[in-house]
Amino acid sequence: MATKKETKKKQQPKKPYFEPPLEFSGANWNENEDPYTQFFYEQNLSQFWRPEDISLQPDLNVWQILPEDVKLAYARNLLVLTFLDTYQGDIGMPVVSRSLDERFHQRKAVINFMAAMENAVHAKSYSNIFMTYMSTAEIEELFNWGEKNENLQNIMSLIVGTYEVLDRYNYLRKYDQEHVNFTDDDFLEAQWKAMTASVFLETWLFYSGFYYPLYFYGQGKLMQAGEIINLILRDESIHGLYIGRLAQEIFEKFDDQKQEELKGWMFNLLHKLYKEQAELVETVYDPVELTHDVKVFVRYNANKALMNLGFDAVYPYEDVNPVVLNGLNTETKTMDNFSMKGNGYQKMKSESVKDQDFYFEVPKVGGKK
Ligand code: MN3
Ligand code: MN3
Repeated sequence: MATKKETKKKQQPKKPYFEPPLEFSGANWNENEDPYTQFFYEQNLSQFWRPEDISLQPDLNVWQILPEDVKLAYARNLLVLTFLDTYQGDIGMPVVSRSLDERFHQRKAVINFMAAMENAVHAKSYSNIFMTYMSTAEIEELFNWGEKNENLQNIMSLIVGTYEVLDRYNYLRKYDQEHVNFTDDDFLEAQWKAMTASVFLETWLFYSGFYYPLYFYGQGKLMQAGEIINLILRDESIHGLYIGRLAQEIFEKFDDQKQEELKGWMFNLLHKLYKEQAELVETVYDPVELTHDVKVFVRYNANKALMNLGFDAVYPYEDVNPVVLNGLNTETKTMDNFSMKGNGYQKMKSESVKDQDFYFEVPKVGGKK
């Protein structure tokens, strides 16, 4: 027996290949990481749904009699949303999650859950709409249009660019810090910029794209697609709130001078995105004569995004089309009704978020004015 043990010892390598790090920690859900993350956890999970929950067949009667230019505008608008959701799921949310300190296991879990919704549920739902309404050749042509549309590509590049910068920092900070010179503030700056772009995407760009589906929904047309949009906008509303909350926490850490500089950067991004978006809106909506109305809604949502980030609105108040505005009211949604659902539907125990759900016992943080 003794000899056997000795042989075993000799076979082991003298040194391990790497020193096992001792700083691993588990997610302890027994303790709150902060006063709001577990609320967002509950809300996100209670809202969970699948693209196949909603049958799109009943929409076909309406779709088939719509004029071609209306169909094209509708499809192109959903394609823009597809591109945004694809990258928000593929890189946006994962990179923001990775950038959080190791100890924030709950925050990471919430963001990872959101990440899973973006592409696997939201983008997939848009594809389901395309597959129901359109032929394979039409869908292919639609995606080609998006890949070649300069404004859409520029929007993607403005947003995803900030994610890529943070992605690089995430890697360098963890694996290569001694070879590259950057400070904690540089890292925080990249993190805040990515979160700001993320909130612009969630609360501004997504919402602006909900205009047309809500415009139909409010008139009792394409109701099943409208139901999908209702589920997606309910998700995006809490995504924007949550990432906005985290962004405000970071912004607070910078001194006044830095805050001014970052605000300058943010408004520059806002104006660049607005220019691209305005041109894209013209391309999509000029043929159906809704450009003016959609641009009002674009500015309305830009203001909302700024508010989620802790800043004041910049665009003056304008009347938004009441049909669309009513569609935004999450409390009037039919989520708890059986009427619009397909066969596989099971009643969800989910309530929409209300403003008062977001009054946490935390002092409101910087970035005002
Ligand atoms: Mn989404
Ligand atoms: Mn989202």
